[in-house]
Amino acid sequence: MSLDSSFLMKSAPRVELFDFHGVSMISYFTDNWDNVQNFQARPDDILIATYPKAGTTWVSLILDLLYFGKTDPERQTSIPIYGRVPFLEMDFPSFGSGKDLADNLPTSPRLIKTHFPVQFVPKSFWEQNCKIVYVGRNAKDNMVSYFHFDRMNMCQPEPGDWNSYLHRFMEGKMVFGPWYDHVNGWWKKKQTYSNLHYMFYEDLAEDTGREIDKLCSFLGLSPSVEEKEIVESKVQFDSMKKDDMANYSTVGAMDFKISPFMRKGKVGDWRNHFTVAQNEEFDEDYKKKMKDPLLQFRTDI
Ligand code: PPS
Repeated sequence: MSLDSSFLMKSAPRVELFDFHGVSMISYFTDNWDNVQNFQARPDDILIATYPKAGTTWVSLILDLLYFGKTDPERQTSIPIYGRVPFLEMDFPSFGSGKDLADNLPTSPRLIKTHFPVQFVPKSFWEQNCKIVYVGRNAKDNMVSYFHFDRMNMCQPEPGDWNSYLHRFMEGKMVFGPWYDHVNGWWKKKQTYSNLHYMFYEDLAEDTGREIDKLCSFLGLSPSVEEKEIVESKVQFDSMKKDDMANYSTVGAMDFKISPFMRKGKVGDWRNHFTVAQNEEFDEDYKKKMKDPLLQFRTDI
């Protein structure tokens, strides 16, 4: 695993958003575009796809434990989650690219993370009929989490104040574009691509065991009761918050004094951020953008 630790001690500068094929992006996720697009997926690769802050790390750890928790326990205590599940499009100075990390993964299957909207996914994943796990999170909590992440991650664009952030989110001027297009685009893909498991952060929070069962059924895994219990306990919010290999405390660009990566892990924290007027404006706009009655997000459980 060739993660250059020098990056971990310093931060890359905050950069500006720009339009990239119709999606707001930053250079750290587009600089390696050609190589990423030419990534050669293998049939047993598993792609974990999410809008940022929707539960990527949670599901990454669940999958990593299901596949390798028993056979390679040392992995859990020695390799940070971003080394075990590389972020495909990432290309940070002196950190190396996610594409190279993915190419060099020694595991089988390879677990790979992406925040790409569906139209940006390298074509070999479709050609190889790879299994894909998509995680969606309700827009309000997703935005709150993203706001705090942008405050503390010095590689992300400046978030500005909460009210301006909320309006930028509604306009889709976020890294990886509009939340609305992301969740809808992947949802539509599910109608024609059967190897896609679409799951929700709120369901995972409500009943982690049930959602792990569904994942296992999709992936064709049958862990013993004991193995499943171990996975469930290791992926509790409090366990992950304490787990230095899962909580991103090794990444110097993130200032946990501003906000920790494992921040609250709750459904409904948006109530502590939205004013009544902001909530009404947001709901009005949401109705116009989210027309598919089959795609429903829960803002409370
Ligand atoms: S990233 O940077 O896009 O990969 O972030 P991501 O992992 O998708 O999302 C981070 C949010 O997920 C919460 N999280 C959890 N919630 C509940 N239980 C567990 N085990 C868990 N692990 C991560 C994390 O706290 C972030 O949400 P917020 O609302 O900010 O707390």
